[in-house]
Amino acid sequence: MQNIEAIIFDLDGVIVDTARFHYQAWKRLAQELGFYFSLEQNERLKGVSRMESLELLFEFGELPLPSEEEKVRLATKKNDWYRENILKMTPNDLLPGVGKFLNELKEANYKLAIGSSSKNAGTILSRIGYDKFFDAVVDGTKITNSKPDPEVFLKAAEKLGMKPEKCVVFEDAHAGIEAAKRAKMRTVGVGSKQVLFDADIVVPDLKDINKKIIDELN
Ligand code: B16
Ligand code: MG
Repeated sequence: MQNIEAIIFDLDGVIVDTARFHYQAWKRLAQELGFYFSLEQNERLKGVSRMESLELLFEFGELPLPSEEEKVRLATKKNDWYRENILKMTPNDLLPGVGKFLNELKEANYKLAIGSSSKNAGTILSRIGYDKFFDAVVDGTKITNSKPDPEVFLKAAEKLGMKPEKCVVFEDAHAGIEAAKRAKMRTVGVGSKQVLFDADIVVPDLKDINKKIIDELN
């Protein structure tokens, strides 16, 4: 096995706690549409694009899909609610342990990238003061297929000039672990073992993490 030289981070739910803002906004939309949207159902939306998420929401609500125009209207409404929250974010909103871990990896000369399905990634990175930190950022504005398709991670590796076999992906979504595996990368699941069972290693969060975790994967 090749030694890891690059680390690709998912954004929502790994670097920042925006996964809960996505859930709040989808839940509010579901409520308006007349049904309850559970946290468990929300797991299926993680890492998935906005439009695909909307379609899944309709499936959960057992509602027929509306016209394309209506889909865009509803997705925009959800995004406006979501953006109200992310626009209030500050550098204090980095999840515990993340800043220290990122600095440690940078000092150890690992290449660092973001691989996110979100079209709001640029806004979030600016809000938390990390818009110039990463060697590569591939987000929802640069891909055609969202996770579980491997495109986002393969593009990130390409931008870093790194072979996929030398990359590890940190992810909180089942779809993200699947995408990384399809890209032939190693995986660290951040969250629950039940959801992220097929990751190489699962940690509950990045609170007490350090670069030894990379050695464990080598
Ligand atoms: P947006 P990640 C993903 O980001 C989220 O997990 C997912 O819930 C969201 O639907 C998707 O981005 C699209 O986000 O509506 O902001 O374009 O986890 O891949 O960083
Ligand atoms: Mg995520």
